[in-house]
Amino acid sequence: MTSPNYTDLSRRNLLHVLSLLGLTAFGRGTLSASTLRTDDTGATRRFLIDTDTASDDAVALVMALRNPGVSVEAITVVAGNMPIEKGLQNALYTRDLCQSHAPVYRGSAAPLLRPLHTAEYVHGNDGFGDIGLPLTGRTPAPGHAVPAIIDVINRHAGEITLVTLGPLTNIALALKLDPSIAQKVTRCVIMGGVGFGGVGNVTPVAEYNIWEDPEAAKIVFESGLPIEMVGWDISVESAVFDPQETARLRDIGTPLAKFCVDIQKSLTQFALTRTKLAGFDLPDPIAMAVAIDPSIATKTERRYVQIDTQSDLTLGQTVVDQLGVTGKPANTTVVKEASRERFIQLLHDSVRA
Ligand SMILES: [Ca+2]
Repeated sequence: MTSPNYTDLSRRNLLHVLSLLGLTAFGRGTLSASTLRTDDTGATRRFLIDTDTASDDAVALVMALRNPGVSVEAITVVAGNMPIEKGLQNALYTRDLCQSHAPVYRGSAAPLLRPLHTAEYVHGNDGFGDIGLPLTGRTPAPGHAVPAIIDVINRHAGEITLVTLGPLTNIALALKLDPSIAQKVTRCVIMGGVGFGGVGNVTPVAEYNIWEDPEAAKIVFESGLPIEMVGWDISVESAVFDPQETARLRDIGTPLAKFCVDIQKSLTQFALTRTKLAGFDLPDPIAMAVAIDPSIATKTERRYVQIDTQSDLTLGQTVVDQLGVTGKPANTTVVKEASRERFIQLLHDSVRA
């Protein structure tokens, strides 16, 4: 596979990308109280979730939206596993299913510099396993996701847990427009990359979310955000649902329990035939579990992590400096082990009500 040298393009194209977004129409503080409603449930923590809503993202959204201790301030959608419109509709469907009023914003329709590679072959044509759900016709909140991200973080400076479940395009653009947000986020939990000793799922060394927009990932990892990285290795290790575990979840019997299982229909086939797992795995939900309950990450290490944006061979790799050979200060808390039992318990609790 060959690709053009995107490095030379990056700086001059970024301004062009920003102008294409029409961002001058959306200033900070333009979101009205009515578009930023939250459920007044006494939730103690504020989440901002960025998602390319496919079938595992939906389960992660359910976990956050149904958690009584979490207030989801906004859901921002980015193109990735799904084209932007499908991801947007899937997020809106899931939000409504959870009877939440969290605003859902349409975000970037493509990576910063590269073409979009969607993953209908993994999650089904509609992203939810093609089981016949009515996934069209819902209306997102007005305005673009990128200024919404900036607005929410500034509005709740020092209070936001940012959870990213897709390529990092929206977050990178927000950081370029307002770099100060990096210091105002309490935690930034990223599902992406590969931590210690794992394998990639789109190349031998790269995980999809980082590989899909490596320039954006590089911006995010170099931004100063307090990053906690939950790599695909953690999903393979602790979030695989074999037929028995799948039945335990579905047998809870609620509409949400059935939804969380049934939409994995395409992913299950992909997992069995391509990734050679015992069943479907849920990378976004285990990242969300760590966001909701940090102690689910049972072993973590602070490391300097770089993103490869230049090599055809290792493009999008999260290069973890395990021995400190670069001499650079750690920028990432890399999750090394997670509790499968407590993740599954948290998931069960979220669909039980
Ligand atoms: Ca995702």
